[in-house]
Amino acid sequence: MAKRPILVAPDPRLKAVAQDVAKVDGEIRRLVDDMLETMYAADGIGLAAVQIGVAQRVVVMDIDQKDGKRNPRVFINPAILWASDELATFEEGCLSVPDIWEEVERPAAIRAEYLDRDGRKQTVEADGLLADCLQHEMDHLNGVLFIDHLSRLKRSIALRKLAKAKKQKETA
Ligand code: GNR
Ligand code: NI
Repeated sequence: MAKRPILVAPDPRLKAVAQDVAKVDGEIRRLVDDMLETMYAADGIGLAAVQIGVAQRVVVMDIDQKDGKRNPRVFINPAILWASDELATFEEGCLSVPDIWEEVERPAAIRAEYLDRDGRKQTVEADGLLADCLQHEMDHLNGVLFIDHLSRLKRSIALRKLAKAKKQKETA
């Protein structure tokens, strides 16, 4: 396994629309393992392949890490089958938008289908953090960041903050 660098906005590669995985083979499983290592090392609860510059529809997630226990989840070619009319608000952050946290409103519950790491078709019914995180990750596969859901003013404040942090890092 290898940890890979995470892209930070406004990197244009984060805007790529990722392609469907044609076959879940050893190469994809290696990608999944690298993504899990990268996500855990960065203390994230999810990661989309797009965030490491791989434009394929692969997502890893672990929303119940505590006491060092791990429950890694893998979603390949995820697609939403149903979304509730009811909305829920979560405070979101993103490894590609560091140090910015804002509330985002999304459907409270979803049903999705995907392939697991053995290439088998699965469906999942999700609410709460799982539903929120899955929608956040599926957005990445379509080149969308959580700040794209904010008002124009909030988004431009966030982007300015990112640019400033980047500049400070470069001159440090
Ligand atoms: O680590 C993450 N935390 C998080 C918190 C609330 C809603 C979504 C997320 S996902 C984020 C990791 C990430 O950037 N995934 O793309
Ligand atoms: Ni993210």
